[in-house]
Amino acid sequence: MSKTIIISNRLPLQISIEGKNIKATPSVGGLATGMKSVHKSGESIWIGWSGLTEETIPTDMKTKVDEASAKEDCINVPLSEDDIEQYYYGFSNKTIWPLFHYFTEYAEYHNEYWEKYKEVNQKFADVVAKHIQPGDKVWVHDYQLLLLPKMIKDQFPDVAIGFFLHIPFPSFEVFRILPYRNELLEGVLGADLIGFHTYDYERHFFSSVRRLLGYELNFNEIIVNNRVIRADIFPMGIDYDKFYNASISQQRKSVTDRTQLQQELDKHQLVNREVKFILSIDRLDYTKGIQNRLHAFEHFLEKYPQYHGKATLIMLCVPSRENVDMYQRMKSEVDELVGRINGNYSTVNWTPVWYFYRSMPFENLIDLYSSSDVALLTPIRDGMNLVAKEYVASQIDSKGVLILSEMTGAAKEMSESIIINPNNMDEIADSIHEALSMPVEEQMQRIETMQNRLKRYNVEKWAADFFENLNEVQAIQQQNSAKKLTSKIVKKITDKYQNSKNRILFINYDGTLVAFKENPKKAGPTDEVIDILDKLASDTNNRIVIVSGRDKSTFDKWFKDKNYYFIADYGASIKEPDKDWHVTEDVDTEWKKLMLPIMEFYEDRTPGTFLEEKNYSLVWHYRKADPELGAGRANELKDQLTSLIANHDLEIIEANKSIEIKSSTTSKGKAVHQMLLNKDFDFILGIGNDWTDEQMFREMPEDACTIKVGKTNTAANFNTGTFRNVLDFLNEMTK
Ligand code: GDG
Repeated sequence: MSKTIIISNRLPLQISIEGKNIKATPSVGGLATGMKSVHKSGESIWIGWSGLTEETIPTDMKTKVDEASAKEDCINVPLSEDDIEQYYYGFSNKTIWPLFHYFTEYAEYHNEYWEKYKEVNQKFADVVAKHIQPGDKVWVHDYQLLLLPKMIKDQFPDVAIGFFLHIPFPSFEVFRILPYRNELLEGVLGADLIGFHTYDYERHFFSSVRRLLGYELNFNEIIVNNRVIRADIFPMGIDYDKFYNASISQQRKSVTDRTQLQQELDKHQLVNREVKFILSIDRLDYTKGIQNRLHAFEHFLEKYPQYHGKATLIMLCVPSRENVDMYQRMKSEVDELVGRINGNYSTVNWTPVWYFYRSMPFENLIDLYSSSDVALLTPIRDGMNLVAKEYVASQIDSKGVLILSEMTGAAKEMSESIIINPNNMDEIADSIHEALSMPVEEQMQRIETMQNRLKRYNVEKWAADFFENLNEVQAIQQQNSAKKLTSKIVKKITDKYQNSKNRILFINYDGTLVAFKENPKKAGPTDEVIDILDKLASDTNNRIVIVSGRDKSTFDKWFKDKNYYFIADYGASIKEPDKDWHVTEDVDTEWKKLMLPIMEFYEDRTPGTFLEEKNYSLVWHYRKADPELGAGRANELKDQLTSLIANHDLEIIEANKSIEIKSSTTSKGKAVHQMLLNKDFDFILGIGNDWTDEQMFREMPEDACTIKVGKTNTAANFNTGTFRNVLDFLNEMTK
């Protein structure tokens, strides 16, 4: 039976060795909860690190650790101290984490980290390889495993792979700083579906893919080596009911049954009825804006002295990555700031900041959420921020106000909160005042609207939505592969070729026999192409026809004295071996006078683009332009030309990074039709890559063998990947 394989850096388990016994307790974090519906016994396995390095597990306990993990359907990837130091604390948390959160000055680049990152990703891939079976689906999580999707895909091309990034994907200008950027992008592109929290992260990712790897996008899909890859947004939700129900049962508890923390909170409010609690919860991380929050709270106390004694900031900071210097430094800074504020403002009855530097059990988290009047979350960057969602879910009486940084992914969905810029102290101080004085009806209206949304798109829905999309992408891929030029089909075509005597082979040039070049003038035939064509043309049973939109003079230059046939200028010019070119129709070119200045205008105002004037057409090339600017201008130019061609027999061809305008009276299709007319060929082959080649495919009889290079919809019988596959195919056929 096929299964799901979830992969993350850490297993959703807390493992501890107690004497000769192993204790494995399932953890309750957001991801673990979200995956609950997916990680069902017998139907899925979870692969990750146990949290214990190999050095800390006594040799005779190793199998016990594995067994304890297996009970929870978890499989441990054994990692050493050195692995964790360099792959986890090093490359993941000192290189990727700061850079992806725009803390470029904190990012460190060390080759040893990078080498270890690759090595450990490979260790994960090796464990996956031991457990994967045909039909399985794989879901890889987060920035520690960016290379893993490709490592799996290379070994198991038919397995559907999803990847989700929990942190922001930075803008291209930041991502490009990374020395290993291309490998990381290629690594992620091993997945079939790539998920982000927000549209901004998705578009930044696409922009990097486009600029660094040059891949073309089609809405939210990229085609790489004939494989459709989709990226989309899946804003992670929370287990809404868990927080809501826990708050209800907490409220129903008798006073004595309440936790000690809750009793203290209650007591404080009883003594000082006017006091309001402002809450923040986060890992102690520089991305979370903890210092900013303290500065802003201090500013609030300065600006609104009426709140002295009446507003308390409860700050829960969970220790995190304590081995990393930056985190240690930050801890001292926070300690100092808290000390300063409390030193300056405390009274006998009031301490402005209650600071907890530790982790708390879930029930205390609920105490804090449900007792607080305001949540103040000020990250400088945060992929999503689940605390914001958990706070809202816990307000069972719908009272409470969320102040949320616009730099969090959550802010995109929670527009009913008070959105602040975490660097604007005055704005934050004012927003605290606004929150503390907000009428109850307004609080309820805002909270309820957000609650309804969170209830609907909860974490279970999030995971289900992701899988639904992964299935869809897989279905598209399977549909496409129905037409794939497999070795079995190549064999069939070869047999037919060898058993026929009167053959004609129509082969498009650019993108079919050679790769596209930045400068089209430099895309002349390689020696390999000439060898193959010569070999084909030397067989007297063959007619080789090169079909192209290029002009005849180019082919005269490149294929002088060759005994091939040519269809050039999109069918306007034809040449037979040892004969002169002839024009198929009298083509009007007067229109060029009108169109030329328009296209020149686009050339002038779009750096890196240039105009090519052919005999019967004009082409504007934008391959070397900034990809986004080029694509935008191409759309503009296309629109403008379309509005002008109404009264002319003209058509616009949108090809690989170019916009071309030509007469519509001639076409490759018409020329092919002409060549096939009244001839008795027993083998007809057509190969091409763009939509002008589709005209050629459509003119061919049903029993012709037609091959499209690339993945888009086609009238051809088969698809193949790139010009490389075409050359291999032609070689194979003539062996
Ligand atoms: C990364 C991204 C993205 C916190 N303190 C305690 C505790 N928590 C729980 C919270 C919440 C989780 O930890 C923190 O989640 P966040 O989303 O706020 O932040 P990160 O840890 O940085 O997570 C982030 C997330 O991945 C998901 O994609 O939102 O942007 O950085 O669930 O409740 N839980 C307990 N005790 C604590 O003291 N029990």
